[in-house]
Amino acid sequence: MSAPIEFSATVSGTIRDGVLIVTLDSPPVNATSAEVRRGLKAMLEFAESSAETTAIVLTGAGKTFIGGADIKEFGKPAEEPTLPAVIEAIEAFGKPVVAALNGAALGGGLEVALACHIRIASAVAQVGLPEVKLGIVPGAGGTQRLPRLTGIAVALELIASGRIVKASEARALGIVDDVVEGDLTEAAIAVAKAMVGKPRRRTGELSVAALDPAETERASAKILAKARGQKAPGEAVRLVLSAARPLAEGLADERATFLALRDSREAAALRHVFFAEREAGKVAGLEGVEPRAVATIGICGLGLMGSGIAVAALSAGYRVIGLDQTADAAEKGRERIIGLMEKNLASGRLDQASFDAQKARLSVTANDADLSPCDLVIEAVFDDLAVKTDLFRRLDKVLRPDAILATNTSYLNPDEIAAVTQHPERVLGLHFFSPAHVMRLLEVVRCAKTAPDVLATGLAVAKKLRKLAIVTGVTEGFIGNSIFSAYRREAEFLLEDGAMPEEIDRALEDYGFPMGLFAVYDMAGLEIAWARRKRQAATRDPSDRYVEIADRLCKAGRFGQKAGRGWYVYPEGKRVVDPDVTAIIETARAKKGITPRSFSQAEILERLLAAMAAEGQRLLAEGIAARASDIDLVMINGYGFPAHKGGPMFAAG
Ligand code: T1G
Repeated sequence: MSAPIEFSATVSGTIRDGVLIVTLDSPPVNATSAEVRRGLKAMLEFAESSAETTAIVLTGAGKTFIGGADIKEFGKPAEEPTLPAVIEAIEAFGKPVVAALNGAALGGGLEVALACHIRIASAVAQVGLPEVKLGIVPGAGGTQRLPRLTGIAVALELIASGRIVKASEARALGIVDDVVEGDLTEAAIAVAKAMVGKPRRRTGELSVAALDPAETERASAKILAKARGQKAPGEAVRLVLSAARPLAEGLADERATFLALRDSREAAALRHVFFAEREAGKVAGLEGVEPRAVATIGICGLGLMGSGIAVAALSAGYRVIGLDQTADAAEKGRERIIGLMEKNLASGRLDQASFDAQKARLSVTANDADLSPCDLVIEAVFDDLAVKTDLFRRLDKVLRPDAILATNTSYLNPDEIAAVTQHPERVLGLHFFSPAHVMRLLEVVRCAKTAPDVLATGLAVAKKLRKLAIVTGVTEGFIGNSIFSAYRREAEFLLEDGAMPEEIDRALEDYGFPMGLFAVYDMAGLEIAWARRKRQAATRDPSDRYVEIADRLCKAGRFGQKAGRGWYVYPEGKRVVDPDVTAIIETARAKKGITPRSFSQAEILERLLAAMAAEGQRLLAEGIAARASDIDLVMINGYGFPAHKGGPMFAAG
């Protein structure tokens, strides 16, 4: 084994039996930064002139092969050598180059591997071209080389969805040539030595069959329907479908498309979201604070929310003790939880062994004392202060003093709930979004007295539950419902001023929301907000503008889709504009002496986005939200705000 050869600060190699073993070591994910690209170029120049070197093995240090191009370099002046240039040099290289995928090979990382003459992977390796999730397309050969290995249909699905596949599937699809259980480097060296002197299979030289028109039409339509206004998926489809043309032509088209998309607002928005998700977990004041150990989670209230939380906790590996008011209610809760798990089993999301293991970790009871082993108890009982405070008083008596108490309340003040316990420092809020076993978003509420390690524990549990945790301070509705209330209020002002529900919904859906606000309202039911408005009536400031239209709908029994009518009417379940609602709106306007005017989509959007941003600024000013990007993540992951628009704060920027 030769002494290490430094090609750059992040790329080094050693020669053993004529094979140059090259390791990329550029934490945290071996992204192909300018430094890495320079190192790879220098390595190739060395290997070409080294008579001792007969072949190359390329691998990564740590748990990633190459995590992609360095996203942090986007928007900066390009530095030579470009990634395509390095990749083309690898593919054209005169000696065998073996990619040893020790971990994730994503984006530019997979594009490097595709240019190598053979790819072998460890069992933990994953591969993918997730560029569309960043609003771009692969920009270093992915749309042209992947189809040459997998065929156009498979490449189309992988590139347009950005789906990441495990090593075994990558092998089956022909992306990697072998999956190695043992020592990956040893296996790669053996493969490299066996390739010396033999003809090389250069991916770019392989031919690819065009897709038949019917399959093209079907695949493209499905992808474009899901794109919901995003540009990148459509461009990815176009590039992959035309991969049968000469490689150089395809690469030039791909590069030009990538560069144009990379500088687009949509790509900037998605990069903002990518980095925001990683920033959200960095909470001021928690540096070095150790979370408490949590193995057993108690869940009080096994209704819709509680059962969803239980499923999330079971699938994350926790033991779960469910509590409800009676043995019968507890058993019904257990059946609800098992029912959700059976759906996962039937869909293949859960295998039988995992199902059995999770079921064995679940127990239910109507006896508070059975919660005594719990390290954390989450309450998801009826959202009423008396009910919750009574429960917390009871739990205070049966839990260890260091056990953590979490409330899932949406609108009550968690500080008032904490105040009834002897140890308010052990109380925080864990505000799940329904269905709790599906929705990624989790608002972690830092109460006035929440101890730092209790907050750190909430974040650690959220991570294990695979939730996107956003820390919020205490205000009515926390971050998400505060912003939602603000833009619902503005939408109702627009109704009074002259816009119609269907116009507002269409503006939101054309902007990228999966459903407009009033359609969502009808789906969730109008009665919940009505009950809250009635509770607030006594303390409402009479000088505040108040819109009565929603109250009039509720008084008319129009509670939404479940009632067959709400903001819309639902003949055979289809959402239809209802002239009766138009009449109710017109009456409300006349009562206030408002002369309605028409609004363009742009005006409607401008007012709604401005209302969201203004409320976001309030949340920042009051310290409820730690950063604007946290607010964007809440609205994208909890309320359907289109990620490719970046969130209300990014959009206002
Ligand atoms: N560039 C720059 N920084 C990156 C990065 C990247 N590609 N990927 C991750 N980071 C940072 C991240 O911000 C965080 O920083 C730290 O690394 C750990 O990330 C030409 C143009 C690889 C599966 O889309 O999916 O290639 O917060 O917490 O959970 O066609 O990172 O520590 O300061 O996510 O172990 C395509 C993106 C790029 C993959 C590792 N590649 N990354 O997950 O760590 S575009 C991607 C990931 C491209 C080519 C095009 C994941 C990971 P900090 P992490 P992880």
